[in-house]
Amino acid sequence: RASLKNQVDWSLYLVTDSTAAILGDKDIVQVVEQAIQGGVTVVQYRDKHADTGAMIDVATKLHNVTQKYNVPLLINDRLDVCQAMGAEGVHIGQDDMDCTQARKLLGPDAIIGVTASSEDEARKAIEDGADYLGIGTTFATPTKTDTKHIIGTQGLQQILAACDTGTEKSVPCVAIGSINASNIQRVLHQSAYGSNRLNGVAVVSAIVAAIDSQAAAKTLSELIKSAPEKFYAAVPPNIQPVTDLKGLMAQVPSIIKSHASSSVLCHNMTNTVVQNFVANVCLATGASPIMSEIIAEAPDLAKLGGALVINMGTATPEKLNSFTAGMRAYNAVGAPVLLDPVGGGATAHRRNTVKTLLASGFFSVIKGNENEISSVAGASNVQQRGVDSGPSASTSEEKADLVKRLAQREHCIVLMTGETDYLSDGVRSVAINNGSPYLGKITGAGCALGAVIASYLAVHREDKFLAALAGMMHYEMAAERAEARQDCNGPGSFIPAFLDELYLLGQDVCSGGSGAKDMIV
Ligand code: 3NM
Ligand code: MG
Repeated sequence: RASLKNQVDWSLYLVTDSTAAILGDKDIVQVVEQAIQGGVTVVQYRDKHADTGAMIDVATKLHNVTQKYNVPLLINDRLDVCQAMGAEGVHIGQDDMDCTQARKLLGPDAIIGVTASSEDEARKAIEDGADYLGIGTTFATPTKTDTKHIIGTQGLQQILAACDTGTEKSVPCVAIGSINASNIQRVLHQSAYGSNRLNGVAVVSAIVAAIDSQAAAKTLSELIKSAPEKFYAAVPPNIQPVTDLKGLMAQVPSIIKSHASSSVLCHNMTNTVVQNFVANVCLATGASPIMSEIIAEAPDLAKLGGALVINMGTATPEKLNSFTAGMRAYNAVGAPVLLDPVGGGATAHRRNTVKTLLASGFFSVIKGNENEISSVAGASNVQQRGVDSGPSASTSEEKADLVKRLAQREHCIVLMTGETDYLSDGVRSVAINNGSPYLGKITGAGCALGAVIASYLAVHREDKFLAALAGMMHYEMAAERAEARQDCNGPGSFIPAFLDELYLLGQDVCSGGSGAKDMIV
């Protein structure tokens, strides 16, 4: 027992369910054996309905299997069953026996896990000597309908941030609640607080309800293993806050150059008003635009090495389906997705759309004006106990701080546009005063900037922050050069001049490196 306890791999934790709705007519012992063969690393036997004798019988059979693979078996709630058949430990919920009492009964070598859905519950469980925590409920689940708190990935992150739990802390931690192949990588990514992450995820129906439990476990296990390279690279390892702005800007021209000759795909789901202008801007910078909201082709387009732009504009239910399908397709291959939450906070419908989008997938960049970014920052998929007034940011310090905190929360790049643009990846932050007032006088300027930044991310994949910065500089320097031209006399003549300068900058980026004005860290 003691030896198993010290070397548990928490990455894929299977909780069993014997109800017909989930198990069907399969045999639970077979399901568990196949799941372990597929990659399950811990098993919890959970049965809320069986008699004690039957439970001991099933648990003993399960233990014969788990022991063969050196996988720990834990019993949900029932210490008596655990003691009777000698499983490695128990998992106890908030309404079950106290952790301290359980420890007295089972002794130091037993593994005792506790469910926690808040910082307080997590702290108490750790103080009481829990060996690991199960945290959640992450998302509402039909498997357990009496769950009290749906905490979302933000709630997971809060617990990982505040308590001594997770990969960088002393007590391991797994998340539970509607986790499956479609969201497992995102949950691992979005719940992380700095380098402190979940040690694993716990699932019931994603494996027990599957027709082929081995294949289901294998898929989940592979997704867990491939999650880091797809998602964790929002901030490359060992990145420090910006101190050497010149050094950073010196890298911009070569990125502009490689983007100009890339013909990289820029897939836009955007409103009809701006489509033509956005497509022209993409072409001028060196990208290949495609405007498509067709769900059926999103997975094929996602594989072409480009990026997806979701412009929330007028999100009808049909469009929202396209957005979430597009996100899933690009998330599945780790390709960049940019969210432009147009009018984000203006109406209840738009606020709800932002929430739905944040809960449905992972964005590499969130770009918007002050109102839009504030509204995204205020939106959360956590059930709030109090009122949730979106943070207001009036001073430049407050804006910079809001952008940085949102980047940290969502693990992505955040850009707040305005007279000064604020860009952050949560570690590095810059404020840029480039651009032209004419950008505020033409339609689609913000949407086009989003498209440019997205395609830059697809070209310069090793550092999303630097890619976004290069895309911005390309765009804003071109605007300045257009405004300065003799033939530019107003918004109308600005547009062709701007398209020309976007193109020319890509062809000739050697004219003295960056044209950055007033950058503040
Ligand atoms: N405990 P599925 S949620 C057993 O929040 C259990 O404590 C939960 O099932 C908690 O993976 C849950 O099928 C069921 O959504 C999770
Ligand atoms: Mg319980």
